[in-house]
Amino acid sequence: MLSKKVEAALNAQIRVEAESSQVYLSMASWAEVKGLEGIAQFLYRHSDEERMHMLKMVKYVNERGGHALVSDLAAPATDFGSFQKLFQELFDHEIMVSECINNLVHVTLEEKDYATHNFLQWYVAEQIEEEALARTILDKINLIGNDKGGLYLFDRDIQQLSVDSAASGTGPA
Ligand code: OFO
Repeated sequence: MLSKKVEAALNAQIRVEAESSQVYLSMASWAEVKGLEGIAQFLYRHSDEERMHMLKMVKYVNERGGHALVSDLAAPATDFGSFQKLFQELFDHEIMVSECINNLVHVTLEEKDYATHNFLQWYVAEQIEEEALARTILDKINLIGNDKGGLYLFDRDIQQLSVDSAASGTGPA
């Protein structure tokens, strides 16, 4: 059984995961209308993954006798300026999510909820992979600079990149 404090903290994280999915969906749509097809596909997949993260947590909360809440969400931005700025924003967003996960893990220790602590280790590992992936992408973007041919190849190659490939197949259960 979840304590009220852990349940509330998990529900707050459910909202963060849902908002992440919305942010990446909005980024995907922006990239698609800009003709950045590979980047758009990458971001649509990323959005789906965030929804999976949310669902995994919804099911856990309900399984443990809590009530997972679906709340209203902040509207994401609709214009991301440039693909360089977009990926910087994605990286910053993942750093923010990692902090949220860390705080959540801290709450489970305070509450001596070792089952939830254990459950959250999957998210801890996932954030390491997502941060590493975002950092790799930023490095590639720095290499490209303003080279149009480089952007063409980047847009083509990013279709192959996903968190799952970086995390050697450890997707949500
Ligand atoms: Fe849910 O992993 Fe990114 O944010």
